Amino acid sequence: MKRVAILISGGGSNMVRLVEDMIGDHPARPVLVLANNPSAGGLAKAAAMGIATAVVDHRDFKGDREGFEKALISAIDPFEPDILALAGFMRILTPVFVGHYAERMINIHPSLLPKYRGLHTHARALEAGDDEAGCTVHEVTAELDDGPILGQARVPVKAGDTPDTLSARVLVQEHKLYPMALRRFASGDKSPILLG
Ligand code: NHR
Ligand code: GAR
Repeated sequence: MKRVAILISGGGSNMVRLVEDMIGDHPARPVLVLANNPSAGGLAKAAAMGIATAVVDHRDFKGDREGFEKALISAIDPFEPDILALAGFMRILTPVFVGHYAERMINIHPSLLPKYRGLHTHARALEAGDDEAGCTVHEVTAELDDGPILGQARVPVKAGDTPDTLSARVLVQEHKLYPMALRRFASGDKSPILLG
């Protein structure tokens, strides 16, 4: 049974979907939900589901990414995770952290990578006049949003879309794709999932 730590920054809707999927017949189980933000709404949701939670506030480490990441590692490693799943985690990770969890870390990113690495993906897709958008689950490497792709889901862009309406449509697909991709990754299968 693989042990999964989930890293969040916000509401944690993807985290909740991952946890719900790990109830029952599954090759993994959740052991920790960690946030870099003490007011992340997902923390209370994780605690209500009986999962251990932790906070490492990056604001306590102004300008010291290495110190922040050492504190993250100290909070995570006692739980002995086999897999780290980033789910709306909003801090860029340096090669120190990525190297510590090499080939054990995955992320969901709200664009059809390799398009739109980084932030504000929906606004950038609309700005470009794209007729489709989506999300990608990928392995985390030192290069931002650049690791091997484990799955993608596509949605149409509709007339009158705003970043908010588009992100809501993409989020529905994130909630389908991420549990499927984690399940497959935990079973050792890295073949990509394509939805939509
Ligand atoms: N780290 C590495 N090395 N590789 C990846 O693929 C990563 C990563 C860390 C986070 C998630 C991510 C995304 O899916 C992710 C993937 C935050 C930023 C960012 O610019 C960019 C991408 C992602 C997460 N963060 C700012 C920073 O200075 C802070 C922004 C904020 O707090 O709102 O860290 O796109
Ligand atoms: C999701 O849309 C996720 O793809 C995105 O943040 C949202 C988190 O929602 N991630 C990023 O933008 C990473 N840079 P959630 O907290 O409800 O899962």
